[in-house]
Amino acid sequence: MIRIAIQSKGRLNEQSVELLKDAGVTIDEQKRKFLGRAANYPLEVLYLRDDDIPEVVADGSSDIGIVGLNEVAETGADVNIVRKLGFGRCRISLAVPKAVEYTSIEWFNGKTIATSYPNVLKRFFAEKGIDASIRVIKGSVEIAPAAGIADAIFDIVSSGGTLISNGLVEVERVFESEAVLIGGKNLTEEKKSILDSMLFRIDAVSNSRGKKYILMNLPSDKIDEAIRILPALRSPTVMPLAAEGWCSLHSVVKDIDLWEKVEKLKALGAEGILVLQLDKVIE
Ligand code: PRT
Ligand code: ZN
Repeated sequence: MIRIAIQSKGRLNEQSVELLKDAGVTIDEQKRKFLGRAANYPLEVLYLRDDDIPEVVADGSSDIGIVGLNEVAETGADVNIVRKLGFGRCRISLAVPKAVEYTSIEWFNGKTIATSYPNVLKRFFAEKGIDASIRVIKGSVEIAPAAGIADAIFDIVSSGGTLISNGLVEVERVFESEAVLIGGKNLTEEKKSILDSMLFRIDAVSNSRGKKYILMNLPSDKIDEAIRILPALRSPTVMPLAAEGWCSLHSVVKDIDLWEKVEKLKALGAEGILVLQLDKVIE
C-alpha cells in the first residue's frame, strides 16, 4: 500500500484526481473526505491543503504527493521531485505599482514587499544582494501596495490579469512552477515498487498529452516526403491499400503542429485524413 497526498480543493485538485483516473486508479468520489482508498489499486489518498503536502511527505505521514513546486521551495521540505506533471503552471514574480519608474532590481533596496512566499524571496534577495523588508501576508497580497502596507509584492502570476486589475506591473520573474509529484526519501522496497508501477502509468498518460494520432491515405510515391513531415515515435507506420499506388500512413503529431502538418500533407495529395485522441503512449 502507498499513500498519496493531494490538494483537497483548489486549483490542483481536479487535475490531480484526473491524473490518477487516467492512470487507471479509481477513487470513489462519494467517499472523498480526508482519507480515501482506491478501489482497484494499492493506494490511499489523503486530501490536504496544499501548504501541508510537502511536510507530510517529508515526515513520512504520506509516501508521495502532488503539489506546486512553489510550495516545495517555500517549505524547504526534504523530498524528492519525482516527476514534473505539466499542469498548474505559474511563476512567482516581483511586481510594483505601475507609476513606479523601475530600472533595475536595486530599486527593491530599502523597500517593503508583501508576500506569502517569504523564504523563496529571502533566498532571491540574498543571491542578488538586496536589502529589503519582507511582510508576510496570507491571501490577497495584490492589494497590499494600494492599501499602503507594502511598496511592492512577490506573488504567483499566471495570466497576469490579477496584477493588471490591481495596477501592478511584473518586473522580475523569480521562480517558475508547475505541479510536481514528490516522494519521501525513505520509502520501503514495497512502496518503491508500487511507485514505479504508478510512474509507468503516469508517464504513459503524460506522453500522450498534447498529441494526436493521425492517419491518412497517400499516393505511395509521396511516402518519403510525408515521412519528413511526420516524424513519429520510431517511424510512421505505412500499410499498402487495396487500390494500386496508394498506401495508408499512421503517425503521432503534436497538437501545436497539427494544422500546419495537415496542410502540408494535403498538398502532397493525402486524402481521408483522420485525427484521433491519444489515450496512452507506452514507449
Ligand atoms: O486551500 P489551499 O491552501 O489548498 O489552496 P491555496 O488557496 O493555497 O492554493 P490554490 O488552490 O489557489 O493554488 C494551488 C497551487 O496552484 C499553487 O500553489 C500554484 O502552484 C498553482 N497555481 C497555478 C496558482 C495559480 N496558477 C494562480 N494563478 N496558484 C495561485 N494563483 C493565484 C495567485 O495567487 C493570484 O492571486 O491566482 C492569481 C493570479 O492569477 P492570474 O491568472 O490573474 O495571474
Ligand atoms: Zn495553500
